[in-house]
Amino acid sequence: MEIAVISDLHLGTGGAADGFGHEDGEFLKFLSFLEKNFEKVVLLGDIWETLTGALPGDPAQELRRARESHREIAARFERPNYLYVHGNHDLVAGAVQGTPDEFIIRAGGTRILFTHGHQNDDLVQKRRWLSELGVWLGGWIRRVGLSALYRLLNELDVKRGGLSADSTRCSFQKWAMNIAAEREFDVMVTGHTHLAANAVHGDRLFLNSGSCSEGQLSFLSMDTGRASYAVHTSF
Ligand SMILES: [Mn+2]
Repeated sequence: MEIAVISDLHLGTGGAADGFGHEDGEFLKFLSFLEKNFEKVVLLGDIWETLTGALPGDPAQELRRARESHREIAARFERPNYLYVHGNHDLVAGAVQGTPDEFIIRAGGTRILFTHGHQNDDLVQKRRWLSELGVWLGGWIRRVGLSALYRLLNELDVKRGGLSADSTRCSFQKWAMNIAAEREFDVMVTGHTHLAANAVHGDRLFLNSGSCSEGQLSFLSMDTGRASYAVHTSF
């Protein structure tokens, strides 16, 4: 099967706190390209930004508003060739519409797990209110135009998460490959870090779809029949 994976679009409500950074019509062309070339398109979490409303605490309403702000994209994602797995910024999709937090396929002898990856983040798991407060404050920092501060806080968050472009040192990849070993998956596919990756760990493979927010375009192509996997980024 030929599968494309995108994640971390962070589609918001269209204002200054909306981190999507694409013109919707242009992005729809990108989606048409994926639909034409792949049987399935996996949406691997943080598709919708539901944590940066003007007031905190109503992600279900923010999900509705984000969909209204990006109506054509929302309609496109309802097509049957899209498979949606939620992340931490669109966690509410689980409660509102039963969106799963993982998706498993078996292709030939290859077992593949698709999951966003926030399950690795201690702050998200154990102090969800604090992590969501941080995201909400980030929304306001953007609204008032402190983009340098926003970037600095993002960089600190990357450090806190122990992320690295070096796959042998990246704590996120280490966590993912421990899960792969425990649950006997050959391929782990995640998003969340916004760092696209295709890294071999022993006889297992780690893939990350990167991000389509902030005007970036990034996707994974997976041909399970040929065991061919690749990362594509526009930057
Ligand atoms: Mn995430």
